[in-house]
Amino acid sequence: MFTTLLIANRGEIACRVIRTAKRMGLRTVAVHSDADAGARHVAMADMAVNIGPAPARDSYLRVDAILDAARLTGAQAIHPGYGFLSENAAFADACARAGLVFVGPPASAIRAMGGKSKAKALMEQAGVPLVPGYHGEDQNPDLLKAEADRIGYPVLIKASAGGGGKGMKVAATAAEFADQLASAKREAASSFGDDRVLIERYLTRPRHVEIQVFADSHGDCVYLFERDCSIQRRHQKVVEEAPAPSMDPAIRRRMGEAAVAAAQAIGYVGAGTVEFLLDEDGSFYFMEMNTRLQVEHPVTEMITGQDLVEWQLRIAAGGKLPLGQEDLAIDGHAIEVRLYAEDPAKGFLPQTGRLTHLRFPAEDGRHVRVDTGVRAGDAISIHYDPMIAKLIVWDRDRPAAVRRLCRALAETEIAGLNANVGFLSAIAAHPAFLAADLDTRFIERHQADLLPEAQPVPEDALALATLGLLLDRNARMAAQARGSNDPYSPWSRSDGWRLNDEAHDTVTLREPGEGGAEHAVKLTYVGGGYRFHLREGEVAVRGELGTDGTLVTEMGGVRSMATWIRHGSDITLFRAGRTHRLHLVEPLASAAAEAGAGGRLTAPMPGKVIAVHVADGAVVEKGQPLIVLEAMKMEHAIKAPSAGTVTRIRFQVGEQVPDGAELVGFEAT
Ligand code: MV4
Repeated sequence: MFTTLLIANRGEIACRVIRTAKRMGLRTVAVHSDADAGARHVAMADMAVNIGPAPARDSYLRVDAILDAARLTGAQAIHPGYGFLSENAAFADACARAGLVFVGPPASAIRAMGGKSKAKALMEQAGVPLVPGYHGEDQNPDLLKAEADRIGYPVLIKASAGGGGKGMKVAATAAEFADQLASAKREAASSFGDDRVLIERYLTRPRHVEIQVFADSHGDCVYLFERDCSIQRRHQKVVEEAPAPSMDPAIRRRMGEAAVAAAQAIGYVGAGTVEFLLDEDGSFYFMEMNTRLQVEHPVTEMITGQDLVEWQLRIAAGGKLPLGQEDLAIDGHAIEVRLYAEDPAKGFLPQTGRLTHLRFPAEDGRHVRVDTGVRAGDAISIHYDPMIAKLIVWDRDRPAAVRRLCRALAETEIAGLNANVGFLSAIAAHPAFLAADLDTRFIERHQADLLPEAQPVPEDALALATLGLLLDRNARMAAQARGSNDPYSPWSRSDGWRLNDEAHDTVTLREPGEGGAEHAVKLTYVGGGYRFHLREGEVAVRGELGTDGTLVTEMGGVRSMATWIRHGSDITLFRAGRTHRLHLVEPLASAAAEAGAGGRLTAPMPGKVIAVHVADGAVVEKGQPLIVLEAMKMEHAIKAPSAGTVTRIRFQVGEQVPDGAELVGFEAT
C-alpha cells in the first residue's frame, strides 16, 4: 500500500478524497493554482505544491507540473478526482511511466470508452443492450437514410465524436431526415472536427439511470446498484438519487449485470459508471461509460454504507474488492443536489464573487452530508466550475428523504452572490418530484413552476430586513457610545429621537438588478420596539439580532426566526427557506452611483466574442441578440435592453473582453 497520495484536483472532490485518505492513515499532497493558494483543500492536506497560474490549462491540466509535485513530495499514487485529467489516458500512462499508481482504470480502458461509436461496438460484443440504431463507418447519406427508415421515426442523429448532448438532432419524420443529417454533420464538424454520425431510435421520455461498478485487479467486479440522474439541465446533472424510484428489482439486476459485463469487456479496474437510458416500457440501453468516480457517488455511499474512495485506494494498491455482490444491499434512499453559484433568473449565468456568509444544514453523519471545497469568505472565481457544495440527504424511504431535502435546503444560507438554492428548493417541493414523475425533460416540463417570474420582495421580508438594520445600528452605536468619552451624548442615540417631533424614520431598500424596485419602509419608535407602516397596515415589531446574524422577531404577535446578514450596503435575509437580497439605499451614496450607471451593455464576466449579430447604426428591437460572448464554457448573448439604435460595436469576433467592458454603444429610442 502506498503511503503518500497526491490529489490532482481542487474543490469539493479534493477535500472529499483527502478526508478518506487521512482516515486511512495516508499522507496527503494537495496541488493548487495561484488562485487556490488559500483554498480549503490546501489547508486540509499534509503538504501542498503550487502547480501554476489560475487557468486550469496552466495548472490543474499540466501533467508535467503534477508529476513534478509527486516527485517533490514523494507521493507514490495520484488520485485524479473527476473532470480535469480524470479521463485522460495520456495522463494515466504518464503516471505509470513515472512509476506512480494512478487511482483509476487502465489507460486502455479509458481509451476504449473514449469514443462513442467504438464504445458502443465494444458493448454490443459484450451483449450490453444498445438503442436500436446504426453506428457503422459507412456515412453515405443514402445509406444513413435507409438505416433511419429501417429504425423507424423519430430517430436521433448523434455526432460519433460528440458527448454531453452536443451535436444531437431529432428527425421526427423521413421528410426531415436529410436536413437534420446535414445540420448534425455541420455541427459535428465545427464542434469536434469530425462529422461522422450515428443514428438511433429516439426515446421520447427516457430516464437517465446509471450503474456504479467496481472491479479489482483480480478479475472480480460488482455493481453497487443504480442512481437516477434524470433531472438535468443542458446535460448538467442537477439532482441525483439512489436507488432509482420504482426500479423493478429484476430490471435492476439485469442492468447491474449488463454494467458488470461492460466493465469486464474492457478489462476494467476501479470505480466506473455505466450510463443507461431507461425507457418507459422498462427497456434499457447503454449510453456511455464514465471511467472515473462521479460527482454523484455520495448517494451510492449513503445507501450501501460504503466509502467508494476507500475502495478505490485499496483496489489501486492491488487489494481485492472489500465486498462481494451478495454482501451488498440497498438501505433507504439518498438524494444529492448541487449547490452552484449561478443565477437561475438570468439563464443560470455563472456568478463570481465572495461568499460573505455560508451556512449549511447540520450534518448528523447519517441523514445530512455536505461535501464542499469552500468556506465563508472564499471567492468563487471565473477560472473553475462554480460549484459551492453538494448537499446529500438520506432517509429510510424516498418520501422521507424528499422531506429531509426540503428542510436541508431551507437551512442552507449563501450570501455574497446569487446561488441556485431557491431553484433546487422548487424542484424538491414540486409535486411531480415527490411523485417521482421523472424523465430527462423534467425541468423543461415544469419550467413555469421551477423558474417563475421574479416576485416583488414580500412586505414581511422588507420589515425583517429593516428591523435587522435598526438592531444592527443600535448595536453599533451602543458599542461606539461605550467607547466614547461622552457615552450619553444625544448623537449616540439610535431611537430616532427628534427635537419637537415624534421619533420616526424611513429606511429605503432596493431590490437587486438594474432598475430594481425601491421600497421605503416607514416606522416609528415605540418603547423598545417599532411600529412599521406597511401597505397592509401598521404592525408592531420587535426583535433581537445575534452576532451570528440570527434574527428573532416578534411581529404582529407572531415570533419567528430568520438570518440577517449585512455586507456593506447589501442585506441578505434568509427566511422560511427563501433568500432575499436587498440593497440599502443610503441617500448620499446613491447620488454617486447614478453618475456611473447609465445602463451600459457590459460584459458580465471576462470572455471571448464569438458572434456579432449587428453593425454600427443598426436599429434593433428589445431582446434582440447583439453580441455573443463565450465564458466559462458557456455562451452569453448580450441583448438589446429595449428598442433602440446600436451606436458602436466595440469588439469584434475573436477578441477577448475584460469583465465589465462596454461591448456595445446603445441608444434607446
Ligand atoms: C438519447 C436520448 C433519447 N433517445 N438517445 C443526451 C446526451 C447523451 N448522454 C445522450 N443523450 C440522450 N440520448 C436516444 N436514442 C436522450 C438523450 C438526452 C439525455 C440523456 C440523459 C440525460 C439527459 C438527457 C437530456 C437530453 C437528451
